[in-house]
Amino acid sequence: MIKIPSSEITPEHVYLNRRAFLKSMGIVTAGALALAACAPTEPASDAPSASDASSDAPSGQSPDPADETSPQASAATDELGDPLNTYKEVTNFNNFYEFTTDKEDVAKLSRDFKTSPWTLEVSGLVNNPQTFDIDDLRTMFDQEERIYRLRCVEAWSMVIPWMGFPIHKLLEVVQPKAEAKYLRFETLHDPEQFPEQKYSRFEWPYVEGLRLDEAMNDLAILGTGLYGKELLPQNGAPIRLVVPWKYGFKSIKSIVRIVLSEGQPSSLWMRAAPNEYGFYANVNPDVHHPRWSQASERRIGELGRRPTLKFNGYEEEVAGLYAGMDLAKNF
Ligand SMILES: Nc1nc2c(c(=O)[nH]1)N[C@H]1C(S)=C(S)[C@@H](COP(=O)(O)O)O[C@H]1N2
Ligand SMILES: [Mo]
Repeated sequence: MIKIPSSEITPEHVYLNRRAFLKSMGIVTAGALALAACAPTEPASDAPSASDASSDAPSGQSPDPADETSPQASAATDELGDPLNTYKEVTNFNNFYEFTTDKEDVAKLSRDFKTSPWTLEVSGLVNNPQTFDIDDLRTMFDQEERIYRLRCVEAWSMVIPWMGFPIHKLLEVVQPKAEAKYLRFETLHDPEQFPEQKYSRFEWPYVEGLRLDEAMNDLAILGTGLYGKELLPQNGAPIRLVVPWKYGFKSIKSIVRIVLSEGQPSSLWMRAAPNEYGFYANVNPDVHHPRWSQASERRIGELGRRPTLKFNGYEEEVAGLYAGMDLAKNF
């Protein structure tokens, strides 16, 4: 069992359900919302450790693919010298609400998710709309390794060696029209495979968006693997977005469609809780979130907390995208 602080297992839906309940009682007030939004404080002694992580295989089950030994990465740290999180951590502590809101159950519940055949449609305001087979995407573009920090809005983070290719390479193929300003990404909608899509707690499918110039930034990749192996379902197989300067929820998993548009798309999270989740979601220690202070974060596998870095440490590469913008307003 990877033990995690209670503040990290209070998922979005608990808050949202409570709000819906209060609303049904006709008692939603600013005060009630503020109260519901208080996450419990986290106990100090429950950071996951290697021994926690390796003791959770019940007997009589098929082997956990995450147990495979020594997956490879080209370096042991990111560019700041922070060590990589283990393969075990990266593949057993996941947010993937289509399966469950329990981060430690995603790996097990997603084991039979079908990632082949799989196609990715790229359409909308492009000169060359196309539907790509995932196998073709893997051979059309070099699969580069990118070691990035992933910072969840719940104030935890990991360092992950992704494999994938920059989205700008795909955009060069489909050729955005001059009017195109945004991308809208969509996860597969398949309630047979995603149990939570049978319930209407969220407006499925999961949708996220980027501004075209954000997507053109070389840091933004479509991830197809990690630790030198193809993605496992829990990490968004067979293809997911990775935008390391934004909160993790922007990095949408198991993508089937990308549509270019002139107007700003709305996301699943913007519709679910517009006061908490904006379009930009850039990591920023100074921008208030009603439930989680963003001033500091806990790196999975570490005790204690570390200060949150503006743009998750990628300020030099991306700050120019937001020149002259009020970051508190455009959260
Ligand atoms: N389709 C989909 N994509 C998703 C999510 C989700 O629930 N559904 N969760 C997001 C959140 S909140 C985070 S922090 C990251 C987690 O990615 P990881 O499990 O690979 O670390 O995926 C993001 N992408
Ligand atoms: Mo997240």
